[in-house]
This record gives sequence, structure tokens and C-alpha cells, in this order.
Amino acid sequence: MNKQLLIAASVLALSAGSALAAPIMVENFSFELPGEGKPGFDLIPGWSGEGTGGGGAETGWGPTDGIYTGYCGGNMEVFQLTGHTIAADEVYTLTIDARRTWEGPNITLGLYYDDGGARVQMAWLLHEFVGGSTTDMEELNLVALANDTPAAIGNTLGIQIMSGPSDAAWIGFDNVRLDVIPEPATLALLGFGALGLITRRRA
Ligand SMILES: [Ca+2]
Repeated sequence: MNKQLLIAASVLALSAGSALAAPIMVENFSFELPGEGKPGFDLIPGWSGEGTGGGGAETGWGPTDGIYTGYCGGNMEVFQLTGHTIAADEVYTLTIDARRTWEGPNITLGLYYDDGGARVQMAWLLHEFVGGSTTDMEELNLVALANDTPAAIGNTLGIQIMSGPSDAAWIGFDNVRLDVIPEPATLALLGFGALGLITRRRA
């Protein structure tokens, strides 16, 4: 193996971490279903809601995908268990667009693992909305490392959206995205695969 090939392989391996982030499916990520009326969380595929403030899906309020947004009052936890099993060395990025629709002081994004039906939080991001009684949609990001929560490994990954403490305060959200960067062993295999490709092309 010559030096040029080694350099090419190293660059590929280094760039693989960001380039190969893979999406994890988020069911009804944009709150477009069921697509009629103003359903509560008990009627929205993929999502559940618990708490006293209520909420669901509605049209308007600045959707960043489609025509519906999710919304809730205070003291609410909106959540979805994905189909992804947490593996060692994985890195997750949760991205959501969110706003204050009426006096909602803040939003907390969370990633959790399912422990026999209990939601155990792995990582969270508290964001305070700055502006008037309503604000525009803004993109929020939460990054979490599987290895920071060893008990999570082998369990299923979930998404949480939580609202602030006052029932009479409302937030809106849309376009929930979740990505995973593979563990280094997978990256190494991909790097070697790319190296093999280069070698064959030169042969
Ligand atoms: Ca939407």
C-alpha cells in the first residue's frame, strides 16, 4: 500500500463520521396525520401525550413541513418510541423546529431509552424562547452519545418533547428529525471498503 492510498483512506475514514449519519425513522415526523380536524395526541399516529396542558396537531402556526404542526400547553410530555436499538459508540442528533405559540416559556427536548415501559432520559436540552408572547419557528438540536448512558445500550431509543410549567402557555413544533452516526467499527469497515474500491480502480 503506498502513501497516497493511506492518506486517501484516512481522509475517507475521518469524513465518514459526519457524511454517513443515517436517519432513524420518526413516524409522522411532521404531524401531518391523520390530516383532518384538530386531533388530540390520542388520535395522532406515532405520538403520545401525557400531562395536564393538552395539545395535538393543528394547521397554521408556521409549519416548516406540510401544513400541520404539533402543539401543546404546559406540563406536557409528548413522546415517541422509535424502532432503533441503542448500540455502543453511536451518536444521535435530534433536530426539531419549535416556537412559542402563546406565552410558552420554554421547551425541553429529550432522548430516552425504554426500560420495560418506563422512559429513562439519556440526554436533554432546555431551550428558552426569547421574544414576545409568540415567536417564529427556530431549529433546535440535541446531540447525545450512547456511551454516556451505558444502561441504555441494547434498549430502544425514544424522543421526548416537553413544555414549560404553566398550563396556560402554548408551544408549537414540527419536522422532527433523528440521525445516528454509526459506531467506529462500522466506520472502519466502510473505510476499508472505500480503500478496496480505490485499490481496484488503480489495478
Ligand atoms: Ca408539519
